[in-house]
Amino acid sequence: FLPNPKTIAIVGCPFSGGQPKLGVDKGPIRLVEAGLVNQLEGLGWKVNFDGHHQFESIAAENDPPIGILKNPRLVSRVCESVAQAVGGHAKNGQLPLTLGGDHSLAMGTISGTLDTYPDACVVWIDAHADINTPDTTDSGNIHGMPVSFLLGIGQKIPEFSWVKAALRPERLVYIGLRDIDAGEKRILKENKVKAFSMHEVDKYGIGKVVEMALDHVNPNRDLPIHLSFDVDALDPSVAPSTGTPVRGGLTFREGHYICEAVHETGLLVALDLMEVNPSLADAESVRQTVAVGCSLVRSALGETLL
Ligand code: 6HN
Ligand code: MN
Ligand code: MN
Ligand code: MN
Repeated sequence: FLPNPKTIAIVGCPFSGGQPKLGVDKGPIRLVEAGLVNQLEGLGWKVNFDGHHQFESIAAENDPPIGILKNPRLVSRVCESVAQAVGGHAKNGQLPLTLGGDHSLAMGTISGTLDTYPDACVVWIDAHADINTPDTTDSGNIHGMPVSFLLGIGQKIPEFSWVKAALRPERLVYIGLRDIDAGEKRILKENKVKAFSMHEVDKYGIGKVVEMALDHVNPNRDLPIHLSFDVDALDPSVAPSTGTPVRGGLTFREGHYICEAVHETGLLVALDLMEVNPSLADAESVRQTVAVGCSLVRSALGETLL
């Protein structure tokens, strides 16, 4: 899908409004400071990065909760601008690499991808399903909800009317789940969304799980792929600096294998690396988490072991 020279557009999103912990807005800055641009150029990509997005100007003057949703107008406007950025880069034939920031941003990134590639499928790697609706959320944190907005399920909120219900449930697959709210379990079942939890990773091994996941969303291996990777899918021993860690996660290699296998399809058109929070845990844990984030991105963009 991508013309030569193969070009990445980095969309740096210093944004934390989809959840309450400060610091996740520093994730993209740390990832770029760690040398990500040079690393990707080393893999043969042309990399366009014109600085991190500035969301301050979008700050909503008055943003009271809607129901229990926190910062709803801010999240909506930020995601709308991210959708335009990602969609614009994709339409120019570039591969948007979005660095978060919290995972509410995926409401924007995936909207931008689907606007450009309506047939695209989404591979969502996470400890969480992020599929709560405004009715089912217990936390009110919108980073736990972007998928329901993209699917167009649940109560409609006028402030989010720009989000099209462009994602079909059969074009979505999860890997790594292990902390799903009761309402989310019901939503996954009702909408027949395919999900491979850590139980299936243990049972079948990561190689088989990725094959089954791709067989579900991309049976003929001909549809564009949007990979949305929440770093908390990895075990906290591998990626400690993140806001909602859950034990029992993917190993270092399992996380990288997913990225390598998606790269091997030749179908990747957009990539998100989300929820790196350099304010959480000690300096060595932060360094480790940032390094693993860069390394996952490199694997998805063509770094091989041999
Ligand atoms: N993430 N299910 C919880 C909630 O608040 O709705 C956790 C969501 C975590 C979201 O890590 O991107
Ligand atoms: Mn997430
Ligand atoms: Mn998560
Ligand atoms: Mn989080």
